[in-house]
Amino acid sequence: MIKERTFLAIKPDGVQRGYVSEIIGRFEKKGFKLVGLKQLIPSKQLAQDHYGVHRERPFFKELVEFISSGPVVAMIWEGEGVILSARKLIGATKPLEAEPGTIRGDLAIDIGRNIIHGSDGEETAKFEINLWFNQDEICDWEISDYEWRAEN
Ligand code: D4T
Repeated sequence: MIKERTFLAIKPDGVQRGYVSEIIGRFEKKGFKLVGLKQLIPSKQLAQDHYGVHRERPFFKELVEFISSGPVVAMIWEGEGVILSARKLIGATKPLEAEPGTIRGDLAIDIGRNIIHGSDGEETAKFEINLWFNQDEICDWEISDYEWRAEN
């Protein structure tokens, strides 16, 4: 069975504002499985690699400085449809446009302080998981009550 996985990161603003448990709780409650979790202050190099697609954008330097300015909680979540579902739970990039009920819709107001990152597709998820995690940091485990979450 191919397991779908996504990379999520609580950015320094989310950590500083004390939203780690709130954010992890939302994905746990939804029913997804946490298979990777660590806290780190990303190096400038890691931040630049992570946001490489935005290299030419005017906000790139600020973005890299911000993401490497303090602790980030890096996570890998697993489950059917987790990539798209996580993006929905996170909400629109601009928090003022994010629907109430989403993480950004409930907890943020500014695009430069939108508290969480989530991979936007399958390829990006693979790239970001490999960028942020070593293979031995990923924990394969079975949820004992899985049959109560999904039929198959
Ligand atoms: P991330 O990548 O942080 O999950 O955000 P999104 O996937 O929702 O949005 P994105 O890649 O378009 O933007 C990456 C990151 O850059 C910040 N940003 C973005 C910014 O500061 N100013 C801007 O004008 C844009 C477009 C916010 C998220």
